[in-house]
Amino acid sequence: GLNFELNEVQRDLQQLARKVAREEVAPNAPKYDASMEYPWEIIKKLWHLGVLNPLVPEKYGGPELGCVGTCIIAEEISWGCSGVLTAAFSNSLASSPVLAGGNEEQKKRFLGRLIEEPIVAAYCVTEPGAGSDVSGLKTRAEKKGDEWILNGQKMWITGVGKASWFFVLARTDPNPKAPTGKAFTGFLVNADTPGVTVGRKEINMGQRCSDTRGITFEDVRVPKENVLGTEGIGFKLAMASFDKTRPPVAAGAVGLAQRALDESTKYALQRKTFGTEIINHQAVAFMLAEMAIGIEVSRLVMLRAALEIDQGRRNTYYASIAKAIASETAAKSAADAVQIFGGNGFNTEYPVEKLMRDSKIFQIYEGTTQIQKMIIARELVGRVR
Ligand code: CO8
Ligand code: FAD
Repeated sequence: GLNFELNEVQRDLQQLARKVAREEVAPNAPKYDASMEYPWEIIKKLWHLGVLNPLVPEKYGGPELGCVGTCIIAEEISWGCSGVLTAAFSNSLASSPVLAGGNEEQKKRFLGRLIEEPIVAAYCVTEPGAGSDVSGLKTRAEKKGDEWILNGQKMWITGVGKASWFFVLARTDPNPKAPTGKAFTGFLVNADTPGVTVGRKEINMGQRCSDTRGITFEDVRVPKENVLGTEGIGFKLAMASFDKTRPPVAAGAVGLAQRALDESTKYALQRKTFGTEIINHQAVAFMLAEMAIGIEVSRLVMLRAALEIDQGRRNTYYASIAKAIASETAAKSAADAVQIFGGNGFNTEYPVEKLMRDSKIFQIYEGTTQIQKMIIARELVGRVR
């Protein structure tokens, strides 16, 4: 039946992640934001605590925390700094297609490595000319004997400058009429393969410690053993991965929104205008109430989306609803937090301007809000037909 309580293991996990977020992530967030330095120390700490690779099954040495466990960790870390969360999350993004379609040997080799040492992996799908429309990507792979030759360019790839291996989606059927579900193949590429060139670190509006770069593949030779699953199923693996990663991205947005609410409630209880604390002005109190409404609703649907997939049911519909509502809530809550702080909100001495800059990307990456609505609408149509 219905039960809105976390179990004991989940509560312990939440406490562990909350402790790191409050004691190590949040205090260092302004430093990382200003320097744009990659948060290696925190990434390593999360690895040592066994929570950097929450999706990796016990069979491959991982903690097997599932999508719900991943969401619990993501919300807490993001409360501390969503830039740190994004940096830490590239491993889960890269692991997801391996979990969805890798054979035993690939899972052992690539997921096992993430558990053996504190390394990073990256998910390379987006290109300069194709983000929302994944089927428009131009990176090509051609089979030559026992190898595949990869050529193309990817853009906006989280962690790719730090990663030891990547998931790369490429077109393998040159026929433009080939069905999308059969025209692409996923490859597991080691970062030190000749022909791989990583671009400069992009300077982004927010989440500035996370490493985002372009990458080019020039006649990169990939052994056939590194074809993920089988030839032609890459697009589906890339999509199936989003079912597992959009709920945690939604959790990150919830964490940021919760931070905005916590900071602005505290401030509204202290700051006085017209002889009273500003929380006593209904216009301010209602902004806080709206944040709370958005957060509670987003958290519930995010956990629903995660639970569905953990229980083996297709969750595409809930994952997109969670991603859409949580990211809109994060952006609105952070903007309202700045409003509640007044002039102070606009200043870097206070925490909320960073929240506002950091929040915007939640509406863009992992599929924009418009794309989530498109997926939700398609799911609705599919149910009716
Ligand atoms: N699971 C399995 N198969 C699927 C799924 C799924 N969820 N969705 C679609 N498919 C299958 C379809 O069934 C179809 O197969 P078939 O023809 O055999 O039925 C095939 O895939 C093609 O599907 P569509 O016809 O629906 O394909 P479209 O070309 O219409 O495109 C989308 C669909 C939904 C628009 C897709 O292109 C999309 O999701 N776009 C958004 C891209 C995106 O989200 N990119 C994110 C990149 S990663 C990122 O941003 C990481 C940021 C860091 C985050 C860190 C946060 C903490
Ligand atoms: P476009 O697809 O060009 O969209 C432009 C605008 O048009 C958007 O508002 C969009 O919603 C709208 N639009 C497009 N198509 C439609 C439609 N059919 N209906 C309605 N509106 C539409 N990608 C990876 O593969 N791996 C990563 O690790 C990764 N990390 C990222 C980190 C950062 C910081 C950033 C900025 C991006 C990252 N991305 C990553 C890429 C990200 O997923 C894409 O930027 C995103 O999916 C949008 O694609 P686009 O930028 O090409 O925008």
